[in-house]
Amino acid sequence: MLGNQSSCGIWAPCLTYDKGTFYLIYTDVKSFLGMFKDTHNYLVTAKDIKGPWSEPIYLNSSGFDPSLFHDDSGKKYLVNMIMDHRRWNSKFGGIVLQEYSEEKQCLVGEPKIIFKGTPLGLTEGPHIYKHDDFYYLMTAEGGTEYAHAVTMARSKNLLGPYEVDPCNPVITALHHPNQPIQKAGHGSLTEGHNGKWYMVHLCGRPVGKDRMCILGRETALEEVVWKDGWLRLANGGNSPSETVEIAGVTADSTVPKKYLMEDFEKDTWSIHLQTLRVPLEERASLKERPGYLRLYGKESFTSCFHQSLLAHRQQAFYCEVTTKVDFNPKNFQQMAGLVYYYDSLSYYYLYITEDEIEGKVLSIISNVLGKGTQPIGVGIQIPAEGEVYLRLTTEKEKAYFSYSMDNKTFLQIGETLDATVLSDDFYAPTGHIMFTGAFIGICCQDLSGQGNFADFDYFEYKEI
Ligand code: 6LW
Repeated sequence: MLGNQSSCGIWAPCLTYDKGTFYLIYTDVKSFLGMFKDTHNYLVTAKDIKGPWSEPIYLNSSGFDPSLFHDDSGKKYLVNMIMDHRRWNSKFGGIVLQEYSEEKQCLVGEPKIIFKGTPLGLTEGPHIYKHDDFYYLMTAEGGTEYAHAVTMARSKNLLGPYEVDPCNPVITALHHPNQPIQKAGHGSLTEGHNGKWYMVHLCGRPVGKDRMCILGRETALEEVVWKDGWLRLANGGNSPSETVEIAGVTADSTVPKKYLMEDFEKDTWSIHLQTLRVPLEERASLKERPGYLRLYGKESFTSCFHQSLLAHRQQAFYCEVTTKVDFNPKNFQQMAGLVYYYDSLSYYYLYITEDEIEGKVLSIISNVLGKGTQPIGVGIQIPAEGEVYLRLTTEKEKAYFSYSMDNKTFLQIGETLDATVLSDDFYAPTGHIMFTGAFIGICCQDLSGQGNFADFDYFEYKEI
Protein backbone atom coordinates (compact mmCIF):
# COMPACT_ATOMS: atom_id res chain seq x y z
CA MET A 1 0.00 0.00 0.00
CA LEU A 2 3.08 2.24 -0.36
CA GLY A 3 1.93 5.53 -1.83
CA ASN A 4 -1.76 4.97 -1.14
CA GLN A 5 -3.70 8.16 -0.40
CA SER A 6 -5.25 8.49 3.08
CA SER A 7 -8.40 6.41 3.59
CA CYS A 8 -7.40 4.22 0.65
CA GLY A 9 -5.76 0.86 1.29
CA ILE A 10 -7.67 -2.14 2.58
CA TRP A 11 -11.42 -1.74 2.30
CA ALA A 12 -14.09 -4.17 3.56
CA PRO A 13 -12.20 -7.44 3.98
CA CYS A 14 -14.39 -10.55 3.71
CA LEU A 15 -13.44 -13.72 5.60
CA THR A 16 -15.13 -17.03 4.74
CA TYR A 17 -14.41 -20.69 5.50
CA ASP A 18 -15.02 -23.71 3.33
CA LYS A 19 -13.85 -27.34 3.66
CA GLY A 20 -10.83 -26.63 5.88
CA THR A 21 -9.64 -23.47 4.18
CA PHE A 22 -10.00 -19.84 5.23
CA TYR A 23 -10.50 -17.38 2.38
CA LEU A 24 -9.74 -13.68 2.93
CA ILE A 25 -10.84 -11.34 0.18
CA TYR A 26 -9.94 -7.65 0.23
CA THR A 27 -9.53 -4.57 -1.92
CA ASP A 28 -6.35 -2.49 -2.10
CA VAL A 29 -7.83 0.90 -3.03
CA LYS A 30 -5.19 3.02 -4.76
CA SER A 31 -7.38 6.10 -5.25
CA PHE A 32 -10.93 7.13 -4.52
CA LEU A 33 -11.32 10.91 -4.43
CA GLY A 34 -12.57 12.06 -7.83
CA MET A 35 -14.30 10.58 -10.87
CA PHE A 36 -12.61 7.21 -10.72
CA LYS A 37 -11.67 4.65 -8.09
CA ASP A 38 -8.76 2.25 -8.62
CA THR A 39 -9.75 -0.83 -6.67
CA HIS A 40 -7.68 -4.03 -6.95
CA ASN A 41 -9.30 -7.10 -5.43
CA TYR A 42 -7.24 -9.99 -4.02
CA LEU A 43 -7.67 -13.36 -2.33
CA VAL A 44 -5.39 -14.96 0.26
CA THR A 45 -6.00 -18.38 1.81
CA ALA A 46 -4.82 -20.26 4.88
CA LYS A 47 -5.44 -23.56 6.66
CA ASP A 48 -5.13 -21.79 10.04
CA ILE A 49 -6.80 -18.44 10.68
CA LYS A 50 -3.56 -17.24 12.26
CA GLY A 51 -1.74 -18.00 9.04
CA PRO A 52 0.56 -18.51 7.28
CA TRP A 53 -1.49 -16.92 4.51
CA SER A 54 -0.83 -17.48 0.82
CA GLU A 55 0.56 -14.85 -1.51
CA PRO A 56 -2.24 -12.61 -2.83
CA ILE A 57 -4.14 -13.92 -5.84
CA TYR A 58 -5.28 -11.04 -8.06
CA LEU A 59 -8.98 -11.22 -8.95
CA ASN A 60 -10.26 -8.05 -10.68
CA SER A 61 -10.49 -4.25 -10.36
CA SER A 62 -14.08 -3.53 -11.45
CA GLY A 63 -15.15 -2.19 -8.07
CA PHE A 64 -14.79 -2.61 -4.31
CA ASP A 65 -16.41 -4.72 -1.56
CA PRO A 66 -15.62 -8.14 -3.05
CA SER A 67 -17.00 -11.23 -1.31
CA LEU A 68 -16.62 -14.95 -2.00
CA PHE A 69 -19.65 -17.25 -2.06
CA HIS A 70 -19.15 -21.02 -1.74
CA ASP A 71 -22.11 -22.69 -3.47
CA ASP A 72 -23.44 -26.14 -2.51
CA SER A 73 -22.47 -27.16 -6.04
CA GLY A 74 -18.81 -26.81 -5.02
CA LYS A 75 -18.40 -23.80 -7.29
CA LYS A 76 -17.22 -20.49 -5.90
CA TYR A 77 -18.39 -17.04 -6.99
CA LEU A 78 -17.04 -13.54 -6.43
CA VAL A 79 -19.47 -10.67 -6.03
CA ASN A 80 -18.48 -7.00 -5.82
CA MET A 81 -20.05 -3.63 -6.46
CA ILE A 82 -19.25 -2.29 -9.93
CA MET A 83 -17.86 1.25 -10.16
CA ASP A 84 -19.52 3.25 -12.93
CA HIS A 85 -17.60 6.50 -13.57
CA ARG A 86 -19.98 7.68 -16.32
CA ARG A 87 -21.55 11.02 -15.32
CA TRP A 88 -25.02 10.03 -16.43
CA ASN A 89 -25.07 6.98 -14.08
CA SER A 90 -24.76 6.47 -10.35
CA LYS A 91 -21.18 5.52 -9.40
CA PHE A 92 -22.77 2.47 -7.77
CA GLY A 93 -23.45 0.41 -10.90
CA GLY A 94 -24.93 -2.64 -9.16
CA ILE A 95 -23.65 -6.01 -7.91
CA VAL A 96 -21.64 -8.12 -10.34
CA LEU A 97 -21.05 -11.88 -9.99
CA GLN A 98 -18.37 -14.04 -11.61
CA GLU A 99 -17.22 -17.60 -11.00
CA TYR A 100 -13.85 -18.11 -9.28
CA SER A 101 -11.83 -21.17 -10.31
CA GLU A 102 -9.80 -22.51 -7.38
CA GLU A 103 -7.92 -24.76 -9.77
CA LYS A 104 -6.93 -21.94 -12.15
CA GLN A 105 -6.72 -19.40 -9.28
CA CYS A 106 -8.56 -16.76 -11.30
CA LEU A 107 -12.04 -15.60 -12.27
CA VAL A 108 -13.58 -17.54 -15.17
CA GLY A 109 -16.61 -17.07 -17.41
CA GLU A 110 -18.22 -13.69 -17.82
CA PRO A 111 -19.17 -11.22 -15.06
CA LYS A 112 -22.95 -10.68 -14.75
CA ILE A 113 -24.79 -7.88 -12.96
CA ILE A 114 -27.29 -9.71 -10.72
CA PHE A 115 -28.76 -6.80 -8.72
CA LYS A 116 -29.13 -3.08 -9.42
CA GLY A 117 -30.13 -2.15 -5.85
CA THR A 118 -33.18 -0.48 -4.35
CA PRO A 119 -34.25 3.20 -4.21
CA LEU A 120 -32.02 3.52 -1.10
CA GLY A 121 -29.15 3.60 -3.61
CA LEU A 122 -25.36 3.46 -3.16
CA THR A 123 -25.50 -0.34 -3.35
CA GLU A 124 -22.27 -1.93 -2.07
CA GLY A 125 -20.97 -4.47 0.44
CA PRO A 126 -22.56 -7.56 -1.20
CA HIS A 127 -22.58 -11.00 0.46
CA ILE A 128 -24.50 -14.07 -0.76
CA TYR A 129 -25.84 -16.68 1.69
CA LYS A 130 -27.72 -19.90 0.89
CA HIS A 131 -30.48 -20.56 3.39
CA ASP A 132 -33.28 -23.07 3.03
CA ASP A 133 -33.57 -23.09 -0.76
CA PHE A 134 -33.02 -19.41 -1.42
CA TYR A 135 -29.94 -17.46 -2.37
CA TYR A 136 -29.95 -14.37 -0.14
CA LEU A 137 -28.06 -11.29 -1.36
CA MET A 138 -27.24 -8.90 1.48
CA THR A 139 -25.98 -5.45 0.51
CA ALA A 140 -25.16 -2.14 2.13
CA GLU A 141 -27.22 0.78 0.86
CA GLY A 142 -27.88 4.41 1.69
CA GLY A 143 -24.19 5.32 2.02
CA THR A 144 -21.98 5.01 5.09
CA GLU A 145 -23.43 8.11 6.78
CA TYR A 146 -26.71 8.52 8.67
CA ALA A 147 -28.86 6.91 5.94
CA HIS A 148 -26.78 3.71 6.08
CA ALA A 149 -28.80 0.49 5.84
CA VAL A 150 -28.64 -3.26 5.21
CA THR A 151 -30.77 -4.45 2.29
CA MET A 152 -31.76 -8.07 1.67
CA ALA A 153 -32.98 -9.65 -1.58
CA ARG A 154 -33.50 -13.31 -2.45
CA SER A 155 -33.78 -15.62 -5.45
CA LYS A 156 -34.14 -19.33 -6.18
CA ASN A 157 -31.48 -18.78 -8.87
CA LEU A 158 -27.98 -17.55 -8.06
CA LEU A 159 -28.04 -15.34 -11.14
CA GLY A 160 -31.39 -13.84 -10.11
CA PRO A 161 -33.75 -12.16 -10.55
CA TYR A 162 -33.59 -11.07 -6.90
CA GLU A 163 -36.76 -10.08 -5.05
CA VAL A 164 -36.26 -7.34 -2.44
CA ASP A 165 -37.47 -7.92 1.14
CA PRO A 166 -40.98 -6.38 1.37
CA CYS A 167 -40.00 -4.92 4.76
CA ASN A 168 -36.63 -3.63 3.59
CA PRO A 169 -34.22 -2.49 5.08
CA VAL A 170 -33.25 -5.17 7.58
CA ILE A 171 -31.56 -2.50 9.72
CA THR A 172 -31.06 1.26 9.64
CA ALA A 173 -30.82 3.96 12.32
CA LEU A 174 -32.11 6.66 9.96
CA HIS A 175 -35.51 6.91 11.65
CA HIS A 176 -34.08 6.91 15.20
CA PRO A 177 -31.63 9.83 15.17
CA ASN A 178 -31.45 10.03 18.98
CA GLN A 179 -30.23 6.47 19.51
CA PRO A 180 -26.53 6.18 20.48
CA ILE A 181 -25.81 3.73 17.64
CA GLN A 182 -26.12 5.41 14.24
CA LYS A 183 -25.01 4.78 10.64
CA ALA A 184 -26.01 1.10 10.91
CA GLY A 185 -25.26 -0.64 7.62
CA HIS A 186 -22.90 -2.89 5.66
CA GLY A 187 -23.67 -6.14 7.42
CA SER A 188 -22.48 -9.73 7.22
CA LEU A 189 -23.96 -12.86 8.71
CA THR A 190 -22.72 -15.85 10.65
CA GLU A 191 -24.38 -18.76 12.43
CA GLY A 192 -23.22 -18.77 16.05
CA HIS A 193 -21.99 -21.64 18.17
CA ASN A 194 -25.43 -21.83 19.78
CA GLY A 195 -27.35 -22.29 16.53
CA LYS A 196 -28.47 -18.66 16.59
CA TRP A 197 -27.65 -16.25 13.80
CA TYR A 198 -25.78 -12.98 14.20
CA MET A 199 -25.10 -10.04 11.98
CA VAL A 200 -22.15 -7.72 12.42
CA HIS A 201 -22.49 -4.32 10.84
CA LEU A 202 -20.75 -0.96 10.66
CA CYS A 203 -22.01 1.83 12.85
CA GLY A 204 -21.01 5.19 14.31
CA ARG A 205 -21.49 6.69 17.79
CA PRO A 206 -21.84 10.48 17.29
CA VAL A 207 -20.84 13.01 19.95
CA GLY A 208 -21.58 16.72 20.35
CA LYS A 209 -24.18 18.97 18.78
CA ASP A 210 -22.81 18.29 15.30
CA ARG A 211 -23.07 14.53 15.74
CA MET A 212 -19.45 13.81 14.87
CA CYS A 213 -18.15 10.22 15.05
CA ILE A 214 -14.65 10.63 16.50
CA LEU A 215 -14.24 6.87 16.85
CA GLY A 216 -14.84 6.47 13.14
CA ARG A 217 -16.90 3.52 12.05
CA GLU A 218 -17.16 0.78 14.61
CA THR A 219 -18.53 -2.77 14.49
CA ALA A 220 -21.87 -3.59 16.08
CA LEU A 221 -23.47 -7.00 16.67
CA GLU A 222 -27.14 -7.95 16.32
CA GLU A 223 -28.87 -11.23 16.93
CA VAL A 224 -31.03 -12.02 13.89
CA VAL A 225 -33.70 -14.62 13.12
CA TRP A 226 -35.11 -16.09 9.91
CA LYS A 227 -38.86 -15.41 9.80
CA ASP A 228 -41.26 -16.15 6.93
CA GLY A 229 -38.28 -16.57 4.61
CA TRP A 230 -36.69 -13.23 5.47
CA LEU A 231 -34.03 -12.03 7.94
CA ARG A 232 -35.33 -10.03 10.94
CA LEU A 233 -33.61 -8.47 13.95
CA ALA A 234 -34.24 -10.49 17.10
CA ASN A 235 -35.25 -7.20 18.76
CA GLY A 236 -38.38 -7.20 16.60
CA GLY A 237 -37.65 -3.88 14.92
CA ASN A 238 -35.24 -2.69 12.26
CA SER A 239 -33.08 -0.28 14.23
CA PRO A 240 -29.89 -1.12 16.18
CA SER A 241 -30.09 -2.63 19.68
CA GLU A 242 -28.11 -0.91 22.40
CA THR A 243 -27.30 -4.18 24.10
CA VAL A 244 -27.01 -7.76 22.87
CA GLU A 245 -27.24 -10.82 25.08
CA ILE A 246 -25.40 -13.96 23.98
CA ALA A 247 -25.61 -17.11 26.12
CA GLY A 248 -26.42 -15.11 29.21
CA VAL A 249 -23.69 -12.50 28.66
CA THR A 250 -24.89 -8.98 27.96
CA ALA A 251 -22.55 -7.02 25.73
CA ASP A 252 -23.01 -3.32 25.28
CA SER A 253 -20.86 -0.27 24.88
CA THR A 254 -19.84 -0.48 28.54
CA VAL A 255 -17.64 -3.46 27.70
CA PRO A 256 -14.52 -3.85 29.89
CA LYS A 257 -12.17 -0.90 29.48
CA LYS A 258 -9.27 -1.81 27.22
CA TYR A 259 -5.73 -1.47 28.55
CA LEU A 260 -2.44 -2.05 26.72
CA MET A 261 1.05 -1.55 28.16
CA GLU A 262 3.60 -2.18 25.43
CA ASP A 263 7.00 -2.08 27.17
CA PHE A 264 9.02 -3.14 24.11
CA GLU A 265 10.77 -5.81 26.19
CA LYS A 266 9.89 -8.66 23.77
CA ASP A 267 11.11 -9.31 20.23
CA THR A 268 7.94 -7.92 18.74
CA TRP A 269 5.21 -5.46 19.71
CA SER A 270 1.46 -5.88 20.29
CA ILE A 271 -0.68 -6.77 17.28
CA HIS A 272 -2.90 -3.85 18.33
CA LEU A 273 -0.19 -1.37 17.35
CA GLN A 274 -0.36 -0.59 13.65
CA THR A 275 2.02 1.00 11.15
CA LEU A 276 0.92 3.24 8.28
CA ARG A 277 0.59 1.67 4.79
CA VAL A 278 3.68 -0.57 5.07
CA PRO A 279 5.62 -2.39 7.84
CA LEU A 280 8.30 -0.40 9.66
CA GLU A 281 11.13 -2.75 8.55
CA GLU A 282 14.51 -1.02 8.89
CA ARG A 283 12.88 2.15 10.26
CA ALA A 284 12.51 0.48 13.67
CA SER A 285 14.59 -1.70 15.98
CA LEU A 286 13.92 -3.52 19.23
CA LYS A 287 17.54 -4.67 19.39
CA GLU A 288 19.61 -1.44 19.23
CA ARG A 289 18.57 -0.53 22.81
CA PRO A 290 16.97 -3.48 24.65
CA GLY A 291 13.70 -2.56 26.33
CA TYR A 292 13.17 0.37 23.96
CA LEU A 293 11.64 0.78 20.52
CA ARG A 294 14.10 2.75 18.42
CA LEU A 295 12.31 4.64 15.63
CA TYR A 296 14.59 6.07 12.95
CA GLY A 297 13.33 9.44 11.73
CA LYS A 298 11.72 9.35 8.33
CA GLU A 299 9.05 11.26 6.40
CA SER A 300 6.37 13.69 7.57
CA PHE A 301 2.67 12.79 7.67
CA THR A 302 2.20 14.66 4.39
CA SER A 303 4.03 11.87 2.59
CA CYS A 304 2.15 8.75 1.44
CA PHE A 305 5.27 6.61 1.64
CA HIS A 306 7.53 6.01 4.63
CA GLN A 307 6.51 7.17 8.11
CA SER A 308 8.11 5.91 11.31
CA LEU A 309 4.86 5.58 13.22
CA LEU A 310 3.35 2.97 15.52
CA ALA A 311 -0.23 3.73 16.55
CA HIS A 312 -3.25 2.35 18.39
CA ARG A 313 -6.80 2.87 17.13
CA GLN A 314 -8.85 5.11 19.43
CA GLN A 315 -11.60 2.77 20.60
CA ALA A 316 -13.20 4.73 23.44
CA PHE A 317 -14.30 8.30 24.09
CA TYR A 318 -12.19 8.56 27.28
CA CYS A 319 -8.59 7.50 26.80
CA GLU A 320 -5.25 8.32 28.35
CA VAL A 321 -2.22 7.45 26.22
CA THR A 322 1.30 7.90 27.60
CA THR A 323 4.79 7.29 26.26
CA LYS A 324 8.29 7.85 27.63
CA VAL A 325 10.79 8.99 25.04
CA ASP A 326 14.52 9.66 24.88
CA PHE A 327 15.32 11.89 21.89
CA ASN A 328 18.30 14.12 21.13
CA PRO A 329 17.46 16.17 18.05
CA LYS A 330 20.30 18.04 16.30
CA ASN A 331 18.13 20.43 14.27
CA PHE A 332 14.53 21.63 13.75
CA GLN A 333 13.96 19.07 10.99
CA GLN A 334 14.24 16.22 13.49
CA MET A 335 11.08 15.60 15.54
CA ALA A 336 9.67 12.82 17.72
CA GLY A 337 6.67 12.47 19.97
CA LEU A 338 2.99 11.54 20.37
CA VAL A 339 0.49 12.09 17.58
CA TYR A 340 -3.33 12.11 17.59
CA TYR A 341 -3.77 11.15 13.97
CA TYR A 342 -6.68 11.01 11.54
CA ASP A 343 -4.93 11.18 8.17
CA SER A 344 -2.19 13.01 6.30
CA LEU A 345 -4.20 16.25 6.43
CA SER A 346 -5.58 16.21 9.98
CA TYR A 347 -3.66 15.46 13.16
CA TYR A 348 -2.43 16.99 16.43
CA TYR A 349 1.25 16.35 17.20
CA LEU A 350 3.11 16.89 20.50
CA TYR A 351 6.77 16.70 19.54
CA ILE A 352 10.33 17.29 20.70
CA THR A 353 12.73 19.16 18.43
CA GLU A 354 15.82 21.38 18.49
CA ASP A 355 15.51 25.13 18.10
CA GLU A 356 18.61 27.16 17.12
CA ILE A 357 17.97 29.64 19.97
CA GLU A 358 15.89 27.86 22.61
CA GLY A 359 17.65 24.49 22.29
CA LYS A 360 15.61 21.33 22.96
CA VAL A 361 11.91 22.22 23.03
CA LEU A 362 8.49 20.61 23.28
CA SER A 363 5.99 22.01 20.79
CA ILE A 364 2.68 21.25 19.07
CA ILE A 365 1.66 21.03 15.41
CA SER A 366 -2.04 21.19 14.58
CA ASN A 367 -3.09 20.17 11.06
CA VAL A 368 -6.74 20.62 10.09
CA LEU A 369 -7.66 19.54 6.54
CA GLY A 370 -4.10 20.31 5.49
CA LYS A 371 -3.86 23.73 7.19
CA GLY A 372 -0.91 23.54 9.58
CA THR A 373 -0.48 25.78 12.63
CA GLN A 374 1.87 25.79 15.62
CA PRO A 375 -0.38 27.00 18.45
CA ILE A 376 2.43 27.37 21.02
CA GLY A 377 5.08 28.64 18.61
CA VAL A 378 8.62 27.43 19.26
CA GLY A 379 7.32 25.62 22.34
CA ILE A 380 8.73 25.23 25.83
CA GLN A 381 12.32 24.40 26.74
CA ILE A 382 13.04 20.98 28.23
CA PRO A 383 16.32 19.62 29.59
CA ALA A 384 18.80 18.63 26.86
CA GLU A 385 19.45 15.31 28.58
CA GLY A 386 17.00 12.76 29.88
CA GLU A 387 13.67 11.25 28.99
CA VAL A 388 10.29 12.96 28.91
CA TYR A 389 6.78 11.60 29.43
CA LEU A 390 4.21 12.65 26.83
CA ARG A 391 0.46 12.13 27.29
CA LEU A 392 -2.76 12.58 25.35
CA THR A 393 -6.06 12.59 27.24
CA THR A 394 -9.30 12.37 25.25
CA GLU A 395 -12.72 13.33 26.63
CA LYS A 396 -15.30 12.83 23.86
CA GLU A 397 -15.11 15.86 21.59
CA LYS A 398 -12.24 17.37 23.61
CA ALA A 399 -8.61 16.28 24.07
CA TYR A 400 -5.41 17.74 25.49
CA PHE A 401 -1.70 17.06 25.63
CA SER A 402 0.35 17.03 28.83
CA TYR A 403 3.95 16.23 29.71
CA SER A 404 6.06 15.32 32.72
CA MET A 405 9.74 14.98 33.57
CA ASP A 406 9.11 12.66 36.55
CA ASN A 407 5.94 10.70 35.62
CA LYS A 408 4.27 12.23 38.66
CA THR A 409 3.36 15.80 37.83
CA PHE A 410 1.80 16.13 34.38
CA LEU A 411 1.37 19.67 33.07
CA GLN A 412 -1.08 20.43 30.25
CA ILE A 413 0.67 21.90 27.24
CA GLY A 414 -1.28 23.91 24.68
CA GLU A 415 -4.98 24.60 24.57
CA THR A 416 -7.72 21.98 24.68
CA LEU A 417 -8.01 20.36 21.24
CA ASP A 418 -11.19 19.84 19.21
CA ALA A 419 -11.30 16.06 18.69
CA THR A 420 -14.19 16.33 16.22
CA VAL A 421 -11.62 17.54 13.68
CA LEU A 422 -10.38 13.95 13.71
CA SER A 423 -13.75 12.47 12.78
CA ASP A 424 -15.25 11.01 9.63
CA ASP A 425 -17.97 13.67 9.61
CA PHE A 426 -15.55 16.62 9.75
CA TYR A 427 -14.76 15.98 6.11
CA ALA A 428 -18.38 15.96 4.99
CA PRO A 429 -18.43 19.67 3.96
CA THR A 430 -15.49 18.95 1.64
CA GLY A 431 -17.68 16.48 -0.24
CA HIS A 432 -15.32 13.65 0.64
CA ILE A 433 -16.41 10.81 2.87
CA MET A 434 -13.69 9.55 5.17
CA PHE A 435 -14.10 6.58 7.46
CA THR A 436 -10.95 5.63 9.28
CA GLY A 437 -11.48 7.02 12.77
CA ALA A 438 -8.55 8.37 14.80
CA PHE A 439 -5.30 6.72 15.95
CA ILE A 440 -2.90 7.68 18.74
CA GLY A 441 0.74 6.84 18.14
CA ILE A 442 4.45 7.39 18.63
CA CYS A 443 6.57 8.60 15.76
CA CYS A 444 9.85 10.14 14.61
CA GLN A 445 10.71 12.31 11.60
CA ASP A 446 14.13 13.33 10.28
CA LEU A 447 13.59 15.60 7.30
CA SER A 448 17.31 16.46 7.32
CA GLY A 449 18.04 12.89 6.28
CA GLN A 450 20.73 12.45 8.93
CA GLY A 451 19.14 9.25 10.23
CA ASN A 452 18.58 10.44 13.78
CA PHE A 453 16.34 8.28 15.97
CA ALA A 454 14.13 8.37 19.06
CA ASP A 455 14.00 5.67 21.75
CA PHE A 456 10.57 4.92 23.25
CA ASP A 457 10.59 3.05 26.56
CA TYR A 458 6.89 2.18 26.50
CA PHE A 459 3.51 2.98 24.98
CA GLU A 460 0.49 2.82 27.32
CA TYR A 461 -3.09 2.92 25.97
CA LYS A 462 -5.68 3.19 28.77
CA GLU A 463 -9.44 3.58 28.45
CA ILE A 464 -10.76 5.53 31.43
C1 6LW B 1 -16.26 0.09 2.06
C2 6LW B 1 -17.53 0.54 1.39
C3 6LW B 1 -17.73 1.86 2.05
O1 6LW B 1 -15.50 -0.72 1.25
O2 6LW B 1 -16.62 2.23 2.75
O3 6LW B 1 -18.88 3.78 2.51
C4 6LW B 1 -15.57 1.41 2.29
N1 6LW B 1 -18.75 2.56 1.92
O4 6LW B 1 -18.60 -0.34 1.61
C5 6LW B 1 -14.44 1.33 3.28
O5 6LW B 1 -14.82 0.66 4.44
